[in-house]
Amino acid sequence: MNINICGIMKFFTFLTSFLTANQILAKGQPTEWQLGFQEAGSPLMQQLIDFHDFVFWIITAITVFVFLLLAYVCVRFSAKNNKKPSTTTHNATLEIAWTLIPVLLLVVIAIPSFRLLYNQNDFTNIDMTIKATGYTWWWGYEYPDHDGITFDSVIVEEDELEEGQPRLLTTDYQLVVPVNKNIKMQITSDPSGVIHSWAVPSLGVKMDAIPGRLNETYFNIKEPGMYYGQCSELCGVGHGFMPISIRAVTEEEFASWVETAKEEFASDNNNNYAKK
Ligand SMILES: [Cu+2]
Repeated sequence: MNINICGIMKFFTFLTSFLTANQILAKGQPTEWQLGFQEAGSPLMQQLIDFHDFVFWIITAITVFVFLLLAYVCVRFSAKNNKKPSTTTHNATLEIAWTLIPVLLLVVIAIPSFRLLYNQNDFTNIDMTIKATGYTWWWGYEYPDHDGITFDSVIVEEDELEEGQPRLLTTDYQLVVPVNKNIKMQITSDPSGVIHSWAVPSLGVKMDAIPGRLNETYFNIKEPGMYYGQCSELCGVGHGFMPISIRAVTEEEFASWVETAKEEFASDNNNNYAKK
């Protein structure tokens, strides 16, 4: 059963990617007039896109079928074309069919859905941990596995943007991570603050940042580059101005970044936005 569903999913994924190929443009950030998802930056996002495309075709088939059926009934059984209406009230075969077919469809959707849900919460192979804290209104990051490097990440104003930096998505300090590592994000919010949400669409990650609670999610970035996200919980006046900029680098580059970051963000010289 699993093999069949995989085959069907692959076929529909191919069809959808063929039809929407021109919509998959920039990596890690949205594009103007974009339809569909951002290009997947992590295997988990690719699975989410594949699952979406699979369900999309089931929805399309059902919608077209119901529309055609209604159109047929409207014409075939209108008062003009059907002068003597049938008095039939039950049809056992038909009733079993219209109960069983939707049940089977739900089972076909449920199997890959549960598999994906499991993968999203599979923390068995974590390589490193980063803690993100939502403040009003910026994000603070901590690297507990790397001598507790701690810094804040604040939006760059529009008139201070440099060439190639996207508006409303660029921060002064970026979250630097190595590629091909399973990175666990612990996400919380300032105890005296409000609820935020740490979301990066191209990585398939969105997790609420709640005061007093530590939520977890993870991602694995496949290629070096910039990946952008935003706070995705209406948190107040600065909601649209607390972006997430992630710079994914090779393992060696990350190691050298850790060395400089240790000095730059040493605890006595802490870059803490709140203390500025
Ligand atoms: Cu927020």
